[in-house]
Amino acid sequence: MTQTQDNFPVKGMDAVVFAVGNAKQAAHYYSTAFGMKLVAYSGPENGSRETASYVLESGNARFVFTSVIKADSDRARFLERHVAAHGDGAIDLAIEVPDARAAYEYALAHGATGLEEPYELKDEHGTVVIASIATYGETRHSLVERTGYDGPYLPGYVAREPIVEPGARRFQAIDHCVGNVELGKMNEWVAFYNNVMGFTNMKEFVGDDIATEYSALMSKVVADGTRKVKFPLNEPAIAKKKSQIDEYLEFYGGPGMQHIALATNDIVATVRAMRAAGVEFLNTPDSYYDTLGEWAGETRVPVETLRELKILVDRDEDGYLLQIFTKPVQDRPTVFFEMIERHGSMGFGKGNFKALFEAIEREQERRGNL
Ligand code: TYF
Ligand code: FE
Repeated sequence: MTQTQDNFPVKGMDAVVFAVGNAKQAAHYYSTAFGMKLVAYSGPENGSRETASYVLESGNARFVFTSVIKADSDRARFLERHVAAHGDGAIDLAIEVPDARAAYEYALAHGATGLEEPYELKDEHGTVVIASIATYGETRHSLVERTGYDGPYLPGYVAREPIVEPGARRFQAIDHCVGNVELGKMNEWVAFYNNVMGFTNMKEFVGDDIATEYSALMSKVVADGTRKVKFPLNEPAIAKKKSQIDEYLEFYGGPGMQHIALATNDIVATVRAMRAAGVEFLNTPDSYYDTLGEWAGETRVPVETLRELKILVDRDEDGYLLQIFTKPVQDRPTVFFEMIERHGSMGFGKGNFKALFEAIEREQERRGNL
């Protein structure tokens, strides 16, 4: 038996970088509402005259929020234009790799568009090598090699004290990052990840049958060999109702990152804390919980607690998962979050698609977009 060699080894997600209108306030929201810890900063006080960036962490999950102070460079003008066109959104799903030069070379040889040739950033904490390739819309994947670097984020950033005293950690990792692409493009983007990164398709997908029945979207999931980096890809489907993916594409102004799922060990405590801090979650009708026990069986959380917090359950042959979705976290009906607690299941909540998509459609209707 021969072992297939991993041509594009990855260590995991490095960070999700957001371009936002007001990074200072975003850092505050993700500290107080998501319980993340501000760890690093770059701005005019330490040599970054045009942009301010705040780095927040929760376990292995890292988010970076960048906004423009004064745009005199191409980089700052890109960020300014990105926010104007898309609202707050993800510009970079950065992936940590053991060798950024090798990853970049492999990606370009297999059809990727290069955005940044490999370059080195250095300071007293060490060296980080970064290269970037394009993905859907104006989103990119930076390939980040940080072997030996021991600073707070990247050379040029300084350590920063948390905004609020961190309480109990609410999540510890990025479980998956979902992209919305245009009608008819999902399979092209699946092929992109297959070819460029050697990612393989996971078994869970939403095909024609489910799409026309109630979901109004098609979805496939690609992942690296270790299943640490998982990227579901959605495209709109022609169904009875206007697709939630069309709504996203219209208000985002094209393809982009739709949601990040955050892995928690205690979804009950996490959802309670986030609700108390004012985060809005999608509602689930009581009827969902009336029949839950019949098909989902026992979970570590009593049904009454799931009902109280509107947490969803799905079960497959490998185990079960608990999940819940926030409403969009900005005024545009675009980016949102999912909290997920896995117990064996490697799925994405297929059993909940009907209840979930109906909840999303109720929100679309309230916005006048259905
Ligand atoms: O990541 C997933 O596939 C699940 C289900 O607009 C999902 O979280 C898919 C599409 C969508 C919302 C949730
Ligand atoms: Fe998800």
